[in-house]
Amino acid sequence: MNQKSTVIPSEEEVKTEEDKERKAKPILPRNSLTREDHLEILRQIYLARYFDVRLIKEKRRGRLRGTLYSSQNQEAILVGTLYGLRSDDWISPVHRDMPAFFLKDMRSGWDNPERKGMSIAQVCAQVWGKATAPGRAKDNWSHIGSVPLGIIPSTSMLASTIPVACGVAYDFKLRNHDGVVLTYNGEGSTARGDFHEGLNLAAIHDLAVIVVVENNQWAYGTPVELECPTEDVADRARGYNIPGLVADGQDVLDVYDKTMWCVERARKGLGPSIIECKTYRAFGHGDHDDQRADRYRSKEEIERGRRRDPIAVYKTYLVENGILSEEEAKRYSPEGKHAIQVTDEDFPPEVVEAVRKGVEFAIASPLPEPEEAFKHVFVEE
Ligand SMILES: Cc1ncc(C[n+]2csc(CCOP(=O)(O)OP(=O)(O)O)c2C)c(N)n1
Repeated sequence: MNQKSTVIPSEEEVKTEEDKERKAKPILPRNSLTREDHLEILRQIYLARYFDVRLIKEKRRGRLRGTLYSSQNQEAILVGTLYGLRSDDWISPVHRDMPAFFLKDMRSGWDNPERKGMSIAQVCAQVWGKATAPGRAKDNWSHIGSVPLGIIPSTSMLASTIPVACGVAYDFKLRNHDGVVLTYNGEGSTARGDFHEGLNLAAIHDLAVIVVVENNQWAYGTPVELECPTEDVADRARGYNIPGLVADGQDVLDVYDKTMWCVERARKGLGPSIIECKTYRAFGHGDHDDQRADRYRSKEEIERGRRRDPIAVYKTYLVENGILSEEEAKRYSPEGKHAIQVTDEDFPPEVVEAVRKGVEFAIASPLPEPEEAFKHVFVEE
């Protein structure tokens, strides 16, 4: 059951009158989004982009240490997969998904203390390695999570969170709860045993696990064709008899539509699915790899990969559908610009303000006491 088109049936899938009707008049999940939803989705994409560029700038100013794994050019995947989730759904972000920790459940209100997502301040404290961080300064990046917030902590072992997601979804099943667990993975992670074992388990037990594959074409210095033998990574779904959807990772609404299709299915107890979101890693694997990545990838390839900025793609849709005027669409324009070229003027003030508060909180927070290094390492009596 490989269903690449799914939301709109492909020519081969049109077999009945109903299929024909569905193809002619597709009821896309996006059709239920209001104008406010669209504006909020755009704001969240700006927020993810601004968070990323702000960290790059902070590091260049010498105010930040550690490696940055940029999510630039991949923001539509994070916002498109998270926007339609419920507060009680679970997620598991990995190294390239830092904004996901605060974007989760952002629809409940950016400053809502009841929100089931981390605050921007918490995520900034994590990046700055401060005592106030969820990881208590033992790490400066994504090795954080929270049971009350429904976030599975990431580990460095790629794809290792998929079997854990199966455990969470199995618990949902035992409790008759219709929540879903959405896991993020790079295409490189899909070559690991945990990916396959996890999917096998999820498929056998019809678990509500949605495996999002952010196919940015590169796993460190290894191109996708040396990681995956099938045409699309989503083709791996065939082995587990589950849907494998391919989404345009630059188009937030395509990602949203396909995610909601998988979510609805999973909530009904119909089991897991894979959504491969095609995108391109804009920079190096981490910032330490930026210069090298300009050598192991051709200039033309990089330009091609960055050409369809998700902000520009979404703005085009918003203008064409009368949600934004041409003027409004031009008001904030970070798209297509490198982190060092953009300024705060390129982003809506509320976005700049939200990240500014988070950065200030992180900078003002204390470093941990030395004894903290030995706390919370082993189970304490
Ligand atoms: C099991 C395992 N092998 C190797 C690594 C080292 N490593 C960290 S990230 C990475 C590349 C991951 O590529 P991909 O999954 O495609 O995600 P991307 O970084 O492109 O978003 C590698 C090889 C690791 N963390 N875990």
